[in-house]
Amino acid sequence: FQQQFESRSHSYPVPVEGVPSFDFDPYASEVLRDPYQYYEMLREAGPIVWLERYGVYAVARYDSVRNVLTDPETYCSSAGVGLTNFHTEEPWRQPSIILEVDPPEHTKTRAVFTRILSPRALKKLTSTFEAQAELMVDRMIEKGVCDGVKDLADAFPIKVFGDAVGVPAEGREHLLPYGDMVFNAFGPANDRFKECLANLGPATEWITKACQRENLTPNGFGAELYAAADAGDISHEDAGMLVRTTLSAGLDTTIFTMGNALVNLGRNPDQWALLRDDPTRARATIEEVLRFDSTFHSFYRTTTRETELEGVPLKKEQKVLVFIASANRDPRHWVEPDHFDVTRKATGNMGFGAGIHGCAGQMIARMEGEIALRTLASKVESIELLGEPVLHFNNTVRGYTSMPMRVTAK
Ligand code: OVM
Repeated sequence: FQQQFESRSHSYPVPVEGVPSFDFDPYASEVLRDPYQYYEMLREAGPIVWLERYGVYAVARYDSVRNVLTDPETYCSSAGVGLTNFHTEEPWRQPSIILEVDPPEHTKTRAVFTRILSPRALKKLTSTFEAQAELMVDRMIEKGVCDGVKDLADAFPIKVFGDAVGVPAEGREHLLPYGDMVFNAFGPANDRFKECLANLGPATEWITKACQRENLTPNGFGAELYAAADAGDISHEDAGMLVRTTLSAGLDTTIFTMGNALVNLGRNPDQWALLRDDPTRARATIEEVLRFDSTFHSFYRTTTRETELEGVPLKKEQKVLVFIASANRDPRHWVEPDHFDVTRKATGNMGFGAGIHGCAGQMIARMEGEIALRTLASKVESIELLGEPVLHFNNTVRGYTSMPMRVTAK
């Protein structure tokens, strides 16, 4: 099983003359630790660059990122949205029927998701989410010295989103290693990917079981996906695959975003004070966290035909790397982009992508973040980071696994 990834080979076509070309590895640990100086280098080199190591073009400016993401006919997802080209290489798992697919197949599954995650459906969850956030924030205050990740950023989405989908409470610790694998797999078959796969253990099996109808609670999103299958909108197999999507895309992402919120508020007491003095700023704060410290850093599209991007001719089947987190710091689009400012209008950031594949769960993700932060800001006077938060290294998503902190009650 491991062997197929050892031989995951990429073709190395040569770049077009005149295109800035780099030996740069976006997946190197020193880049993942602090990627923004590298993103600036890529953005300033030109609107499109060539990454020698992986044989891909890359875009790092806001407009070029947006242009690629909003042209799915030229830049498709069905060849995979990672470095692996599914037309020529074996994916590590059965492709997602919503993420790794194009219209018309995508249209049908996306519509089911959109309906199940409607504003009305989410509104019903508000009071439950608020009650859970209060319990968790109260516990943090009681402890005084706590861990922002373990006590809130991890605990909250695992509880409320896990319940909302309707997966068993027992075994939810498998969700994070599984998500870690999903997001590592969008990158190259590097040591990080291999080690993650080798240590995955029973996570995949637990996820597969949790996606089966008989293991889901009767009123959650999972059950509703199967009801959509009963109604004939999708097949029953599709329903299971879409439950898998919720569990792949819906945990590590929201967890890391909430941790990133706590880190940036901890490091910027003036910004914390703005939120604490007016907890209705929680929504805008989450938006600014998504922009300033994006959880999602990069993914790919693949050309469906010969085309031209930023004046550069591209062949068919060319992987194009899209640096989302870099778009969110592009000074061509943002005023003082490297300044964390909860009062700015950060909407339009690329943190959830854009276009037909823009995050289907973005409204529930924002809702989780908003409720957790608003609750924290309503009850807590001060947050103080105790030492450096522990960064997690992943090929695609960036966040923290531990964050010792002291909180004091209002
Ligand atoms: C999926 C999936 C997995 C990871 C991320 C994602 C960002 C979707 O399995 O469909 O969207």
